[in-house]
Amino acid sequence: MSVSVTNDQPPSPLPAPRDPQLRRMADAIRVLAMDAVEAAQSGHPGMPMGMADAATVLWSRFLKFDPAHPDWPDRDRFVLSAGHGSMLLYALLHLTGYADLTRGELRRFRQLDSRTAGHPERGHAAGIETTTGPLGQGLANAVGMALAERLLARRFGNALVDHHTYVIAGDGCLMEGISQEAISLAGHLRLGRLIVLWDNNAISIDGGTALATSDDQLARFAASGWDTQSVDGHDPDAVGTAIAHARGSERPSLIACRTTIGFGAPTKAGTAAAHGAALGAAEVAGTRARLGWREPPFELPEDIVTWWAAVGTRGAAASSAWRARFDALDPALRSEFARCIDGILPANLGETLAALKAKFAADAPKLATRQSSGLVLDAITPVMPELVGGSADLTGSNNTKAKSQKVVTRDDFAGTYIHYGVREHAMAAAMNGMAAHGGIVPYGGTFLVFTDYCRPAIRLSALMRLRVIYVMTHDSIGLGEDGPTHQPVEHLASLRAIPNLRVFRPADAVETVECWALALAARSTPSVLALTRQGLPTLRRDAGENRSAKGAYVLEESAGERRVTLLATGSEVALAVAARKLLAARGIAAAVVSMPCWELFEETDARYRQSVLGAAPRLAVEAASAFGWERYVGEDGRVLAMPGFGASAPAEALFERFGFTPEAVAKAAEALL
Ligand SMILES: Cc1ncc(C[n+]2csc(CCOP(=O)(O)OP(=O)(O)O)c2C)c(N)n1
Repeated sequence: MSVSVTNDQPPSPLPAPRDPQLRRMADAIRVLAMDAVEAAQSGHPGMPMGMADAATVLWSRFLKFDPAHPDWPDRDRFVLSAGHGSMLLYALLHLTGYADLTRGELRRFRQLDSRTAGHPERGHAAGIETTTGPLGQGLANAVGMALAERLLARRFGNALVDHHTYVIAGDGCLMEGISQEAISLAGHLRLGRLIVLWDNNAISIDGGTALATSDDQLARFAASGWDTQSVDGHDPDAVGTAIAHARGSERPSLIACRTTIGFGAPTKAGTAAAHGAALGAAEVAGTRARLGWREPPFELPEDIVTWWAAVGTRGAAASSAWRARFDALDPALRSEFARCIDGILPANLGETLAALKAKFAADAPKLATRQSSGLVLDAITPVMPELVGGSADLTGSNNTKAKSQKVVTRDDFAGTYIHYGVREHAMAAAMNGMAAHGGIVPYGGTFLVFTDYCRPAIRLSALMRLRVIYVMTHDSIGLGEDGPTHQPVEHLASLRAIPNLRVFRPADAVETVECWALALAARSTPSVLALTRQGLPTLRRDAGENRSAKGAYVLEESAGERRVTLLATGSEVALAVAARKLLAARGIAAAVVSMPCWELFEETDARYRQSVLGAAPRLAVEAASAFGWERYVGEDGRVLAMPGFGASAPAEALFERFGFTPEAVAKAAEALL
């Protein structure tokens, strides 16, 4: 079906409601949203007021949820991708009885330490499934959630996992580039449990969307393999019929809900003025009058409270039936499901990693760290079935596909490996969705330079405190001939600047195992593994303690009193070790510090940090931007770094050209004395 949708003529402002009760329930959302924004003098009333009717239908007739058990694993997931309309979600959570969303929290909308942040933030209140606000991210998260549902249903059976993922997305979400990657991936994998309600109000901030877009959205979604429908978003029967149809479709579904932004507001409805500012006292009063709403702000008529409370208990029976099925399970399956949902690592993972590390330490292979990472995955994927990997079309380069992994297809969700296609941004956001869904530990790869194509989602992994593992290979000029377009320079520094993100740059096979172990164990912190294309010697021959856990450690102490300390990460650690030898031959005692993870080093105590960094002058060596190293080398130190972009040539020629040779390092160290 290909229907072009225009919305030049919004439906007349207040048609007689087809279902007066549903309209009154929706009005409660409208008024709460309007009043909360008014109280804060900040926020977005228009979207909640426009989508209140459709959301009321979804929540009262379809959504499977239980506010008494908000973490019920088989609940439907509801994603407000148009996160600026946060009051829609807060109102729904409040009205249906989620304990975290009290009336007081609504009153404190957008205030310091309230649960009702400007945009929905995962972790602030039960029922907020994902953090949204950066447009398009929620939609792509939802693709990951719907994928997680299919993977877990295949693994644990429909009795345990059988739910839908619903999204409310706006024009903005659909204009964002990430939406194309996300809908294309969802259509390809035929994620039929994914249902998107598009708030087709034809308004964004600058005015009518016709200013900037003339896409035929239904045709676009249809071309990506979606089922598409278009309805009057203020007609509950039409919305209900469309959702029922979508639930029956094997394809992901788009329901274009034609709505009026700011529905009910006397002069601002249907205009950009309703989008993102308090309506003002006169408009608020006018809205109240038109809706026939007599209660003061944050007070609700008893009948409406009761109706919504009934909606909130609708799911209790399904939730307790689920619990009964869960309790009746075979104990081994039950505890395995609980382990995965709780995000607890398999008991035998530690010994698997330890065995591989011992082997690396004993054999001392010369491997690129991407290869070592591939061997880690070969070892752990058989014991960690919740690990779901993939790559954005660089599987062979990223070494992300382990021998035991089967590929996920639309016909078979038994695999644990996803060919994300050349869709880095959606890959990262879908991994956020999988991690937020629970039951899965996602990792995915591309080149480190293309973290730029994932960055908004990486930032949200960090903000949401999700365990997502980014396997980013080809981490420096060491990738060689592909040249400066592919050689990351500023990426390590910029990723290190993201709070709650750990950037690991292991120096050899042993550190690669250690860094993987740390990334897997980090339940509320995402990790980037920056891995080499080129082979590296094994420097570590000890297999006991995870020395990378402290972020930095003395790999080779100086013979005699330290005269200089060489700080390095990744491939440059071997360089520092070679330089240390040259310095020793010249009678200069140097120590080499490997710093696989700055963030973990920062978590150690000052005394440890001082013991590692030492009092002697310091030279940092990293084939990347120098930005940030000042903090470790201090006033008297120096950073041997990339002066600018790289160049296209074999890696050895580039290291020579840019001064990353043992001799150049030794010379720079000597110059510090
Ligand atoms: C990535 C991103 N870019 C820009 C913004 C700022 N912004 C917030 S809402 C919005 C307009 C969205 O329009 P629409 O989805 O139609 O929302 P509505 O006006 O219907 O509320 C913009 C540009 C944002 N939140 N995220």
